[in-house]
Amino acid sequence: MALQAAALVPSAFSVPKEAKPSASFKDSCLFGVSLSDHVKPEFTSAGLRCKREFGLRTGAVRAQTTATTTPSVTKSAPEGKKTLRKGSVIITGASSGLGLATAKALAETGKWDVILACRDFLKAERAAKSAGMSKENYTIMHLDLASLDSVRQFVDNFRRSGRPLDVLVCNAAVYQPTAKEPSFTAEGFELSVGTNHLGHFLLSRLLLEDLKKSDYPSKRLIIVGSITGNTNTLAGNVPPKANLGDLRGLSGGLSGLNTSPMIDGGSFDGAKAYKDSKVCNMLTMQEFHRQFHEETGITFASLYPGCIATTGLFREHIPLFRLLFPPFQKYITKGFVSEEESGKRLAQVVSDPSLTKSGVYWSWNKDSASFENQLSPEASDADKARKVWEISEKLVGLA
Ligand code: NDP
Ligand code: PMR
Repeated sequence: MALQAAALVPSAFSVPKEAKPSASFKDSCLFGVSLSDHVKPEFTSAGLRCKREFGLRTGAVRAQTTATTTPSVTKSAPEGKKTLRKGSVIITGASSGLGLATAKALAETGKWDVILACRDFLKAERAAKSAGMSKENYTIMHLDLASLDSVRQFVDNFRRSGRPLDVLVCNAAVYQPTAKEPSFTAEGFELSVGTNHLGHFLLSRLLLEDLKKSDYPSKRLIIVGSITGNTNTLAGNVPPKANLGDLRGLSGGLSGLNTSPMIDGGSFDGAKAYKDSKVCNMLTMQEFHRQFHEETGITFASLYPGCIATTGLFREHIPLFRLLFPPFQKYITKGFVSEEESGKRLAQVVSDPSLTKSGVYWSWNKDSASFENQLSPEASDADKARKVWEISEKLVGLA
């Protein structure tokens, strides 16, 4: 159905990356969704409210339209602060796609010790080699985010290695758009939310202690978000839309036994579960910012790196989708970004001295200049962020 819809989109239709739709597109319908009802320009009351709230939280007014031309990732520490050692960065899911491209971009600078936190050690080793990464710039450590035991084990192993932790990048994800039935993590959570959100939630909560100890000039915790979790965008209005509802499924443990495997308590939908997990990722980043930025000085950030339509994320999609999705994104939505370019973008969020602002959701415009983007009302709902945090704490055994 999605493919049929894709084929129906007129080729003249062009929307800049995560931008507002053009006036001519605004009033059209997609999958029966009236976009003008959902995709609001920035000056709507919802947009303003959201912006005002965030401005108050961060103590600054966001300039969504002001893009900073992005400096190169090879720049080192902020002026006046000389880095005497390499930075130490953990990237989850660095065996392919965005994670691998980011690891490569950082390793190439020679200024980072990159820890590839991966579930498949051999795949990661082969990927790092074929990306041309030099041995002295990376280490592979085993991490399966679909097992909380593995997450705890990873943290132990990392600490035993004696390395400092300067930046943590929560990048790994699974996407099951064609699954008819849910699958589950080792602890029995629906797999997409269990891996993408709960696994990373435990990992980042535990490693916060390590980040706090870092003496690096800029310490950062980055959680990869997405446009498709943001219903203030066109892409976020492609059904099924993200919606965490009243969190009844999450509270119930997402086990699918006597409770729903979906956060909102609905019936299983793999594509929605992924988008919901991305909303959780973006909410978690903001809750971290609210609770810990002032006290620790750590920069908490999320981002939408662009549509990297060629990655392994779509491995479970039907072959025809995988064939048509890249040209659709390249020539029709114009949201396409190569793996290499997306890796440079995420590497900037890791290392660029000008991207130290905390609580920000970064995006890039057509010229690959970064800008602070606006999250949807749900993805910036402070109350929901706190509730997701509290329920997640219980589910992963931290409360
Ligand atoms: P890939 O599938 O290429 O990369 C995902 C990575 O996550 C792989 O390395 C995979 O490991 C790893 N992973 C999956 N499950 C686990 C697990 N249980 N434990 C540890 N690692 C795991 O996809 P992308 O590079 O596209 O995705 C990276 C991030 O970018 C995700 O957070 C995604 O949501 C986000 N994103 C992607 C977009 C896109 O257009 N592709 C757009 C917006 C955001 P393995 O190699 O072993 O399978
Ligand atoms: Mg989407 C501005 C338009 C835009 C952008 C930037 C994306 C990104 N997509 C856009 C538009 C559309 N998409 C339209 C108009 C359609 C209907 C034809 C459409 C469809 C579509 C499908 C079926 N798009 C998809 C899918 C997926 O299965 C992908 C997905 O939702 O994964 C969760 C996806 C994506 N579109 C994107 C991006 C970035 C994705 C995938 C990855 C992600 O969000 O993590």
